[in-house]
Amino acid sequence: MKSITKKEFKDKLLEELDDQFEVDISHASNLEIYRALATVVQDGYAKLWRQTRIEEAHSGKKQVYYFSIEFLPGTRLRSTLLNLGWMDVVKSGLEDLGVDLDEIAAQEPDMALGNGGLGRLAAAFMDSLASTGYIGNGNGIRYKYGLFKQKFVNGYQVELPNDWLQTSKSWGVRRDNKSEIVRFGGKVELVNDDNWLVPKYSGTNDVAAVPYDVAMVGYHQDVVNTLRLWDAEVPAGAELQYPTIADRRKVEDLTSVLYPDDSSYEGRLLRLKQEYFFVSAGLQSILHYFRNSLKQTDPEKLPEHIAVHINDTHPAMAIAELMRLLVDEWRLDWDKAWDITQKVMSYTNHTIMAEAMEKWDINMMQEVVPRILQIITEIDRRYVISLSNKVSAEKINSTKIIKDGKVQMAHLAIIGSHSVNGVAPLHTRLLETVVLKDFYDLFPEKFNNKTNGITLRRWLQIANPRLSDLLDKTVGEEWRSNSTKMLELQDQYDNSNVLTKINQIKFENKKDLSDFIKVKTGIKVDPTAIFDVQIKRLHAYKRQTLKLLHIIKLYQDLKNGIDHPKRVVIFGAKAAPSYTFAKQVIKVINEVAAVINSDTSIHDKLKVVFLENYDVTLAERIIPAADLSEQISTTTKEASGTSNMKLMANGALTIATMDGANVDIAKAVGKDNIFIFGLEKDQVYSYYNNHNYHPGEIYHQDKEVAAILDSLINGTFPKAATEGRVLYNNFLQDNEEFFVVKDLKDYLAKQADVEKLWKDKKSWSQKCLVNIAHSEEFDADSTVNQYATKIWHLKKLNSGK
Ligand code: 26W
Repeated sequence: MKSITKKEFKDKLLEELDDQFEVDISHASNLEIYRALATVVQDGYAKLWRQTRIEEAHSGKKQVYYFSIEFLPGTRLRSTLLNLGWMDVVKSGLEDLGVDLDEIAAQEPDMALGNGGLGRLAAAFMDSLASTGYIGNGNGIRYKYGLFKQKFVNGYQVELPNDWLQTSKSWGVRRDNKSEIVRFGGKVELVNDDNWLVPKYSGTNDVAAVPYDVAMVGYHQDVVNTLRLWDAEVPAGAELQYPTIADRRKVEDLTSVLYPDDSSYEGRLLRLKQEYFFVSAGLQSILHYFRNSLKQTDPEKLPEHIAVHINDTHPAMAIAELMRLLVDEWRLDWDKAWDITQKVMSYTNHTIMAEAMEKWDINMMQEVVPRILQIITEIDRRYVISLSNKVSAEKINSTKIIKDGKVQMAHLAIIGSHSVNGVAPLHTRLLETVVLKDFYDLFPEKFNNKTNGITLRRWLQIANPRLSDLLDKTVGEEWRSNSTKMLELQDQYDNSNVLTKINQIKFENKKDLSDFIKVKTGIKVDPTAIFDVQIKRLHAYKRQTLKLLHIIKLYQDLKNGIDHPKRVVIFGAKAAPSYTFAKQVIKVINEVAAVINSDTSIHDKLKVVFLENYDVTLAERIIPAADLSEQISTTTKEASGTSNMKLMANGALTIATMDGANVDIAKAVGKDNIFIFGLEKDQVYSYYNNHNYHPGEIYHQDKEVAAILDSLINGTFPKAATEGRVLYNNFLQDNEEFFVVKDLKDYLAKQADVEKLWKDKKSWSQKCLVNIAHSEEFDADSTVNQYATKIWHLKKLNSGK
């Protein structure tokens, strides 16, 4: 690791300010200081980055390429400073110059090239691969516009373009000499070329894929890995193919924007092109690296050197593309190529939601990627043959790839991979026993679980320095590089100084957030109140609606003189622009908030704050200040969740259904240190199978439930009348999919338990302590170690082994 002295740092910064902006520190703007600092940091790891790439090529150590259409790193500066070991030197060097690092870091826009959990997990894995010493490369798209910026106008979500590259000196280094050509459309006919059937293309549109490499600096490691993000350009010499500006614009538009849906498959042509674009560029680049840098000529050696991971189905065409390259270009026979492909490829499923399953129309594939469709058709034909008269026709039919004119991408991913994993034990179990049961019966050896994890460096060391200092003082600094040490915090269970400290730290963080909320929304919140937090994408299955009904219950109680401890409910959530119901929920929450926050008769006992534009950086502000973590999805719907882990690590107590990784958090901390409620898996499935969920019956039997629901349509929240009616009808609909009314009473009862415990400060902070200690179980470094040893079979770069 390259260390730097404070003097060296200050000299370099002042020199850079002069070089880039001809200003001295006293006249430099924060943006100029940010840009100069970013350059000093990039120079700091440049040598190590070059060195790593050289060692990677010579070590012969196997590498993994993580293919993901989304990466959500958030900001890069502070995590890079931390991993380089430069945080303290830079912080105090800047102080000497009268500059506050946090103010400078705030200049950097989030790298928001993802929607939510899937993208954030990919970014966490990049950080962990480098920090655990494995050679791990990311492969994705360099969107010009990241996930939309969210603004509330009259309570409604409005989406604004997120032109992140405008305002930030991107951390990407353009590598023209590593460009590839990706071919789209046209006609493909197979012609015989000395007894080898080769595809002859005509009328194709060729696009240049230009890579921008972003360094992934490992934590206190001599490893700097690469996240390669591809941009689309008109190929040099292909001007005639794109004579007009409009034609050229069409090429550049390929990578212009991230699709903002994170749960429903829309089947857009441009999205299909995006999925093929980064997959083809990535695999061509890997095979060129295999031949030119690893000096390998025998493709059968590929699985010994390269693992390719498919992050959900979005990169699943990688299986057909590798077959195309091995058969068409390396002229390998099909079966050899297929054996190599299955050994190289592995796939993670992140959702069981039917509407999220990608099924591409074969006509659309014929139009965009005709050769890939031919290969998928051949894979499917051979798959059916390989199983016929071995397994039942039903099983073949339910697992084959092409059905009813649709290419089922999950089936392609499973058939073409040697490993299929879920992201939490319950989720993996549901894949094996329900969603992918026929595949599990056919290929049980492929299925395995890899429980998600989080980057404790970001969510603790960077986001919560106060709590990190306490951990240093209680369990020793080693927890920063070996999170299992956090478990030793349990020894302080009865140490009242430590318990008081935990409370104080939470209070300080809540004061910071209260100031931020005041500035951002004008709402004054009391930092002694329960900070009750629900931060995640807006989706019916995540049930922000249930939280809303609890808020209404509290409000009605307070209006009726029934007291409750002070509470501030904090929401952060973006809705996919085409997701109407989600946007109606946002409107109702904002209008309910407006009524409650301006109702002086309840003496500020309840505040509802919906913070705009929830992203990674806002999460870093909210999470350290949370007392209660809302993980209330309908059981079986949330594959894992990761905000649950981040809030736990920051000492929030969790109220949760037994869904996703909530089950594992409950197992880790014990039933006494978490609030569990709601329908269990089997109850949910029995309702689905028997279609016997009648919320109206509950409404008619329970006055409190009726009163809460009626407030949505009886004018209590006049400005949300229309949307309130939609929610009201939805909640009372027979067989409503997410059992909002069914779980309401149990949820309210559990919230009463929360309020009871809140009064017992010591017991509350003891449970916080237990949750902090056990959050080590969800360190992404251990998750990645599991993938590396059990799926990708990697060896660490610097290990002799
Ligand atoms: C085709 C549109 C689309 C786009 C993204 C469908 C589905 C997705 C993602 C798979 C959705 C997603 O982010 N899933 C979340 O992944 C996290 C990381 O594993 C889990 O923790 C969450 O439970 C899961 O919802």
